Amino acid sequence: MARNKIALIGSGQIGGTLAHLVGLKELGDVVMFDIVEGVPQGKSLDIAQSSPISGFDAVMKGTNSYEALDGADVCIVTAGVPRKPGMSRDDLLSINLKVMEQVGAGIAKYAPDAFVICITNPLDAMVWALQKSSKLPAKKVVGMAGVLDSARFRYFLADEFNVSVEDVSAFVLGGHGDSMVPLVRYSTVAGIPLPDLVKMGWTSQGRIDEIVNRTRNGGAEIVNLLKTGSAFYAPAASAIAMAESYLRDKKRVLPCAAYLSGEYGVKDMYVGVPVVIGSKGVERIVEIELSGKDREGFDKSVVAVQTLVDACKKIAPDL
Ligand code: TXD
Repeated sequence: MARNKIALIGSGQIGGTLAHLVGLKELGDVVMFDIVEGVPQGKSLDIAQSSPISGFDAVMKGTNSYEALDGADVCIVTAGVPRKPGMSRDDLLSINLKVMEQVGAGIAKYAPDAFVICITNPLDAMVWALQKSSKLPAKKVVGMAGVLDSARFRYFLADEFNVSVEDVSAFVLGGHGDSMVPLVRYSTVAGIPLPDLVKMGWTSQGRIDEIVNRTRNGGAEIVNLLKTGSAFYAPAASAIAMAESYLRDKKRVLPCAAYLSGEYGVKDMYVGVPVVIGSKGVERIVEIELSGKDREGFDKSVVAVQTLVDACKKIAPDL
């Protein structure tokens, strides 16, 4: 069986980590693309030289030409400019919108059958722009945010309870921004929902509120520490989980920015919701019932995403 081909569009911090993880997990051969000359070539050569030590077989290729994407099974897009301290995700909108238009055209030409995962911020608007400019079926284009946001939530909860991260599952909905909605009642430790754990005296509501807030600000916390860029290890690991579910038809239920056409009362927009990812791409959108504060939070988040999409439409009316 031929190896899968995974194209990484953008070879910066996340792109490099993605290539390394694809190698370590033997998910397929890698093409790293970037507009900067030398960087994708240098990183892919460095990672290829680690393969005899780590024990994986994968062709690692760096390129500045879209042609090299030809026939890719998966494209993971990180191309663009990352956030600097004090800069909001939304500030990035106009710069990265133009990048999405170029990347979308490249994917449409050379990898129209690929499963496309967008990571570039502001995420929910950029994945929308990427789908519009590539014109690929909406179920083959998704955004990565929820897996990362819920991994942050899971990590903080595991740390709070001093239990394995493997036994903590968490649920984060909505846009990737300050308005994301960590759903406390659907987050569990070994199946026990958080509100029950509060009743059992494992923690207090106050601590849960603090953790929810830390999760919401998880990206900014790292930006403020790094000062010269944003998080990259956990974002890369999150996109790899999505790519793996597609390539191995695992049908994992993962929170992703997915195209909604009426689900959750939302139309023609990408918003973070739980989806099943299998060999057909987004095979199912899991529509849970939201009420009270959760519904309120979700609706607020949808408005925030809508504002960004409207801004994109204003800048690029042809999309
Ligand atoms: O949860 C999430 N979705 C995110 C998103 C979590 C963390 C970071 N998130 C966003 O991912 C971040 O705000 C950025 O928009 C992307 C990529 O982050 P990364 O840390 O990898 O940024 P880098 O290191 O700056 O890499 C971006 C690369 C860099 O090498 C540029 O030269 C390249 O993108 N670039 C391009 N490549 C191809 N084509 C074009 N036009 C282009 N423009 C820049």
